[in-house]
Amino acid sequence: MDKDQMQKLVEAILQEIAQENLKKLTEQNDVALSTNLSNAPIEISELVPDFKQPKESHVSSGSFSSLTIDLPDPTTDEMRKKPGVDHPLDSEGLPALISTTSARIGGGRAGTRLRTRSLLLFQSDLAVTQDTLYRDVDLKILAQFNLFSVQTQITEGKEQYLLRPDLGRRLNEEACKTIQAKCVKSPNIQICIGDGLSAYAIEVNLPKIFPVLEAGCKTAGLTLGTPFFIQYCRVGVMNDIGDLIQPDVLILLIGERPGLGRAESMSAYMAFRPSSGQTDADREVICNIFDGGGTNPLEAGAYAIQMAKKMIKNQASGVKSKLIE
Ligand code: B12
Repeated sequence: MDKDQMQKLVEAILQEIAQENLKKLTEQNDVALSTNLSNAPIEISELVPDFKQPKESHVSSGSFSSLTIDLPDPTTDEMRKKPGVDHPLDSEGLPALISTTSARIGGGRAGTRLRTRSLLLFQSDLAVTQDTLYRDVDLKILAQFNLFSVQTQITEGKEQYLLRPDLGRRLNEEACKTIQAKCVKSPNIQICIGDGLSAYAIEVNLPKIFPVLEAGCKTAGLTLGTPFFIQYCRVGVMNDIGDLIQPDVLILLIGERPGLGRAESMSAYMAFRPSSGQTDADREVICNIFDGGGTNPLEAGAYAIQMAKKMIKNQASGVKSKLIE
């Protein structure tokens, strides 16, 4: 390649880079190009870093409001179950198969990729999961059940809560004092509510399960302690609560780790005379508490009281209780 050819090649490459950069900058500045990029010669000197196009847009804000999105909402039951495979071998069998599972099957593909519908559904479901994980429980629900609120040793919000489960298992000093001051000691049943990994789970299930637990205690002749709420709560905090209140049975209602698009699942972790040093082997759990597919919260409440009566009868919970049976 001679010098001239080399010069031309370099110029062509520079021109291409310049056009690409201008395209990017123009997009960033929210303007539409008024010239045809592929033909218009561009001075490289125009592409200075503080390049600014006049803030004129071919799309006025008015025309955004008239935009129509032609994809149906992918999160409806109907759309979730709609096959995305073109020309399936068994056009009746495929929808039947899809309807048997919540697994993401039969979505089809566009080339080698997911269909836009599948991608949007995935993103939307993931948003549900993240929202419930990072959001705080609505204070209104705590007021509705007269719950005072204490905190574990987490001091730096949800990020720390997720990274330091050990701190979520210990009450902070202030919490210990508040509990000492406000709670009835040595009741048969102590109910506590913890945000855990899903705020929404508490918000939807507490109003249903709490009255059943209260009524159940009354009917069974069991004394009920002073209920309260624990922010940034892990299951292991049951030991600290046990040391302070010394209930026969502690019921901790806590938000479960959310699944993709499933935020409503709550658990009731229970222990007989919880105290420092106890582990999950000393505890029981009623899990997947939610309406419409899980353990119905009304039933779960009744079952928790039954389980509490059994713990008191056996004077044990967890593995020890199983060995007695
Ligand atoms: C995460 C998880 C685990 C993790 C816990 C580690 C951790 N630090 O998070 C691991 C993988 C270790 C685990 C192990 C087990 N798990 Co598990 N686990 C779960 C899961 C997916 C989420 C729990 C959750 O969100 N907890 C709430 C958060 C806030 O609690 P946490 O303080 O962060 O974590 C504590 C609890 O998760 C607890 N825990 C977890 N599993 C179990 C099981 C029992 C019986 C108890 C008492 C406590 C317990 O251990 C953690 C540390 O204290 C649930 C599914 C669900 N739908 O709930 C199953 C689930 C609770 N696990 C279950 C089981 C059976 C077990 C094992 C007994 C399995 C086994 N055969 O070894 C062991 C027991 C472990 C133990 N801790 O003693 C069952 C319980 C069924 C039941 N009603 O008895 C569930 C419901 C899954 C299922 N559908 O089968 N588990």
